Amino acid sequence: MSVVKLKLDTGYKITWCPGCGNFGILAAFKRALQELFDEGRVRPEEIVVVGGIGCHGNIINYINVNSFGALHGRVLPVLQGIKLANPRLRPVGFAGDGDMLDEGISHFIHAAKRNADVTVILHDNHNFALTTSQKTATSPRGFKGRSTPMGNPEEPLNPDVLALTSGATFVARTFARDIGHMTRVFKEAIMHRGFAFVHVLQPCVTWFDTSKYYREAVYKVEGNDTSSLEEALELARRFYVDPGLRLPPRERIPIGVFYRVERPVYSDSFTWVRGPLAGDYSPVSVGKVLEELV
Ligand SMILES: Cc1ncc(C[n+]2csc(CCOP(=O)(O)OP(=O)(O)O)c2C)c(N)n1
Ligand code: SF4
Repeated sequence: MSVVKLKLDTGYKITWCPGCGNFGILAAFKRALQELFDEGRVRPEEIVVVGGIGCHGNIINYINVNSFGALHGRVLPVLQGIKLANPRLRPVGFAGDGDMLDEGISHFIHAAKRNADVTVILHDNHNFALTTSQKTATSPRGFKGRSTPMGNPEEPLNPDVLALTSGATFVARTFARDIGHMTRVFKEAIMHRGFAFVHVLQPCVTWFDTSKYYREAVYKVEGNDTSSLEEALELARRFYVDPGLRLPPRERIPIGVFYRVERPVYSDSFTWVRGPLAGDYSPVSVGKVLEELV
């Protein structure tokens, strides 16, 4: 396959706050795509990006590939629909912690359970940032936001443990200030056949600036046995965020690929009635389709 040089920027004005961790995620994702295209492993027309609602969701406006903006909490149904309609596509979703683990949590669990062949990237900034900082499922206990001025009384969910115990076949954690690490992880996730979940620790400089905290807390794991669920769970559980972001961190946080196994994917075992909608790429007369519908 020949080397593809694309202009992956759309040229739209980026509206994130200066210093937001989303900038790093965008840079790493574009780099990952360009490398996959140049290496001939993926064709640009195979990629479809889907964004949720929130600051993170704007990312799809800044990447010049096929894209779809989902409703709040509905990134995973859209990703799975795209895959079922055309199994030759590689859908990649971007979701916030609120989007995916509050409004959309049941979709996440079921997509992992059925090993839907999609990739989802979680921008975990521990709050509903676009709506000016309410607590989400990943806000630490004691977190002070607009909806919890006295401190969040609940324990946070651990997204990686949830992904692993729900059936995800690829689970990784990475950090939005480490573009090299994110690029490598994104490439592996996109190439994984099955449900690939990437947890990005994303500083929100306006409402919960975890930059310094994570910089001191994270360390890279390599050489771990990615086929061992027990080892993956052990790494996944090592995740503590102090609500006051006090330094030094009480515990260190591993980043890396924790788990990668092969299992049949949903789109292969799905019992089709008439085959996928896009069974082939032959042109379809829109008039004929409309006749069938009316
Ligand atoms: C069903 C529904 N509920 C609530 C909202 C309001 N809303 C819009 S953005 C947002 C916060 C998004 O937070 P998160 O998903 O964590 O993304 P972030 O802004 O932090 O990137 C909320 C609650 C909505 N648009 N739709
Ligand atoms: S509010 Fe937070 S997440 Fe949203 S753009 Fe600003 S820094 Fe980023």
